[in-house]
Amino acid sequence: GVTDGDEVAKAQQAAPGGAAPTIFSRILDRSLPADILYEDQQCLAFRDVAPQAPVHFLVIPKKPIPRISQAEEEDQQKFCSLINEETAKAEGLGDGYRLVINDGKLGAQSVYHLHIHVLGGRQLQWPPG
Ligand code: IU
Repeated sequence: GVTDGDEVAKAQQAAPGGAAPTIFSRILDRSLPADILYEDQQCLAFRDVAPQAPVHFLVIPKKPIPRISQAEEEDQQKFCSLINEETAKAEGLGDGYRLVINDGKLGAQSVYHLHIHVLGGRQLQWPPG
């Protein structure tokens, strides 16, 4: 599996430029298969290929916003819709879960298409690495 170290290494090489399409564009246009849990006009939720908890999925806006710190206020409001909670419940996370957004190099972001990680299904620890 992908370790934390690998993910940080990837993050350090990822280009935060913004204009380039990412692997998530291919998941959105269905040219790359993914285990999709939820979709609406604005968002897509699918399982992470390298899960860090028994339940680990990503929620992305269809609009290719590169990173949260560059999202316009209007986009940020649209993004955090109720879908996280609906899908989290459907995934059996009624006793709690964690939402994570990695931003930029120091935040260990490796894919520059804004996404929320939803992690749960075990006792999570704090602080993260
Ligand atoms: P990050 O926050 O940018 O580091 O998260 C990117 C995530 O995307 C990471 O957890 C990967 O395992 C995940 N991922 C994926 O689910 N499918 C892919 O094809 C690729 C990455 I590349």
